[in-house]
Order: sequence, then structure tokens, then C-alpha cells
Amino acid sequence: MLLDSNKIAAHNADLLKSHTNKLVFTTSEIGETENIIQKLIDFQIAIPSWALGTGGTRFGRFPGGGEPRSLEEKIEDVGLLHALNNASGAISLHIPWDIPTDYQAIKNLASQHGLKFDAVNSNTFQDQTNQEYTYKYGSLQNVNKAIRKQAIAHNIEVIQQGIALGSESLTVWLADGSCFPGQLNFRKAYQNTLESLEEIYAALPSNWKMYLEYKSNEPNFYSTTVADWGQSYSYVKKLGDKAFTLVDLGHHLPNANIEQIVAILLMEGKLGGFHFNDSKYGDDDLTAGAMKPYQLFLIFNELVEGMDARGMNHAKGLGWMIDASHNVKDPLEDLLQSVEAIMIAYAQALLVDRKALEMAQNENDVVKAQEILQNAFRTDVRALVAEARLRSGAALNPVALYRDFSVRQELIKERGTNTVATGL
Ligand code: RM4
Ligand code: MN
Ligand code: MN
Repeated sequence: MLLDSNKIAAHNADLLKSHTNKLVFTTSEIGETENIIQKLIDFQIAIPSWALGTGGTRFGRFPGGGEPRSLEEKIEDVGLLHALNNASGAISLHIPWDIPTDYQAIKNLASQHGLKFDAVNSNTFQDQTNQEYTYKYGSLQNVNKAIRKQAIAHNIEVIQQGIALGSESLTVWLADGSCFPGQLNFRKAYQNTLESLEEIYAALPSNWKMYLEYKSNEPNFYSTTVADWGQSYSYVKKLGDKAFTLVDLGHHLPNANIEQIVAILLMEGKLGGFHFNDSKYGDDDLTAGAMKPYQLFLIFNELVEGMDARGMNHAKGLGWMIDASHNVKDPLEDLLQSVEAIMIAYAQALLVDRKALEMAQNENDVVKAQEILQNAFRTDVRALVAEARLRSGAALNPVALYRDFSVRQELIKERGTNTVATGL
């Protein structure tokens, strides 16, 4: 299904008057907004190929119909999102859930939708059919060298696939760890993992990056071999200049100060990218900004400050990806909401009066510092985000337009009710 640009224009024309009123008010409050709007136009967030179907839990799955049946249909879905918000201009593939058969055709299809390929993800947390050895007791950490070799070879294959698609980064997330005390020698597990990662790293093209994602627990519940940012940092530091830590917002122990982690990794030049989602308890993979919008803003506040300090380009300096999975929402609506929440947090972070904040910090004026941050957080920037969309030919209200066009019903007509997308 393709969204006709005339329909988007008609939707925008209907909303234009009320949008303009809001924009005029916001601009009068903020002052200079052109710079912010341009930054919002440039900012793109990659959509995970594994989040386009309805996410299940270990207890059940309730598919909503019209799910993409192939990689081609997944790309079409991300194309729909991008047409609606012009902020989802990339897709991140998970291998082997999404192996292209004809690389050129897939690349052409993606570029017809204005999409790039962001990081490719390897999967050594599940056994694949025809795989010789099992990952039951880990992959890159495994006590058995042959199993490590199999997992290394898979990662190298994923790099090759990424090269064929024009991707420039590999994300490694390991389920490796242990479920019971005594099961694993932590030091040996670390050393095996490091050696395995070194072999994968050696296969990276010179312009590629490797992202090492950490996670405190799940599916292992006693230890995880890359459990937190410090452990990931310790690996990527040893690996070299192309290796970075990836922060998935749902992968921390409760109440972790993620914004501080982000600030320190950025300062060390070792922050690679993000998996955005939100959570209340663990790796809940809920819509970004659905639970803790202030935390999302504080993270962006550190990102903007830290990236500016290093002279980094906000849009291109890090890998921006969503990693969410949802079992009660329409996945496409959920992703539209996530992108919107990320854009809002980014726009609010751009509003922070950096000079005034620095002055307040230097004077230990704690009250003032809080006022500055919360003023930015409490500013309604939705008209700026909408204006960025309007200027790039996207919809003023993507979710409303998605519903007005009955996109899901159309997809169900095209694909059927019982389709199941590969992924989580
Ligand atoms: C993990 C982690 C990875 C994702 C898998 C599906 O918890 O977040 O990034 O690839 O889930
Ligand atoms: Mn993740
Ligand atoms: Mn996760």
C-alpha cells in the first residue's frame, strides 16, 4: 500500500489553520525556532524490522492482522511510516529473521521509499533450523570452541549481508550468561567472549562500526556476560576504534541513572547508538516516552550537550533506533507514537538554555538549574515537530491520518488476517 501525497496534502490543509495558530504561539514563547525545526527535519530514527508484527509474550500472541509476510512487506510498512512522519528513514534488519534473496531488488525497494539500512543485528540467542550446535549454554562465551566458531561465523555472515545492503554497522546483543551460581566461570566467559568479538571485529570493513549492547538480565537470570555499560565499555575499549556501546533503554536494573551513563559514554567517545523503548519493570519494550517522558528528555539533554561538546552532528553522529515490541497496539501506530515521543524529547532538549544552566551549575544554584530543565521539558513543542513534518511533505497528525485512511484495514485486505511477521 502506498500513501498518495495528495491525500497527505488534503489532510494537512484541513489542519493547517489550527496548526498555524499553535506554531505562532509556540514561536512567540520560544523565540528562534528555525534552527530547531531544521534539526528536527534532519533527525531520522531507524525502525526495527522485528517490530512490525504484533509482539507476543511467552504466554501468548494476539496478532491484529495484515502483518508483513516478507522483508519486502516490512520495507513497505516502514515506507508508510516514513511517508507519514518523514522521520523514519531507515530500517534495521535482524538476521536470520530477514534474509534478503535479491539484494539489489531490496535495495531498490528501500530507496523507492526513501529508506536506508541502519545496523544489521545478529542472532545467536535462538537456534536456527539446520544449525549444527545449540546456543543453549551461550554462543560467543560458550565453553565449546566449535560453538563459539559457529556463532562467530554467523556474525561475519551478517556483516557480509549488511555490506550487500549498504548498511554500515553491526549490533551484537548476546543472551549469553548463566541461570545458576556455579554454572559459569565469569572470567573465562569474559575471555571467550572477548576473543570471539575480536574475530568478528576483524571482519568489519573500515567504515563500519560494531555496537555491543548490554542487558542486565533475561533470558539468563543469574548472570549476563555483557550485563551493563561498564562491561560493554570494557569490551569495546579493548576491541578498538570501530567498537562502541549501544544503550537499550530497557536493559538496566531498576532506577539506573541512564542519562548519566549516556553522558559518560559520550565523553569517552564510546557511545555508539540507542535502542529506544520505555518500561516500568524490565525490558518491557513499551512505546518510547509512554512511561517516563522526563527520563527521555533528560537523556536527550545529555545527548545534545555531550554531542555539541564533541562537535558531533546530531543526526549522523550516533545510531538512532527503536527496539520495541507491543502486544496490544497496532505496531505501526505504536511506532508512530514512539517516533513522535523521541522527536519531542529531542526538541525540548534543544530548548535548554545551556549558558544559563552552566552558570547555575557553577554557582551551585540548584533551584535555578531545575527551573531551566523543567521549563524546557514543560514547553509544548508539538507544533515544532509538526511543522518539521509539514515542511517535508509528511502529515501534520500521522496517527489521525493513518486512521482516516484505514491503513490497517487496507493491509488486512491485501495480506489477510492470519499473517505472522518474523521477529519476536
Ligand atoms: C533483546 C535486545 C536486542 C533485540 C532482541 C530481539 O532484548 O534488545 O536488541 O535484538 O531483544
Ligand atoms: Mn535492544
Ligand atoms: Mn531488549
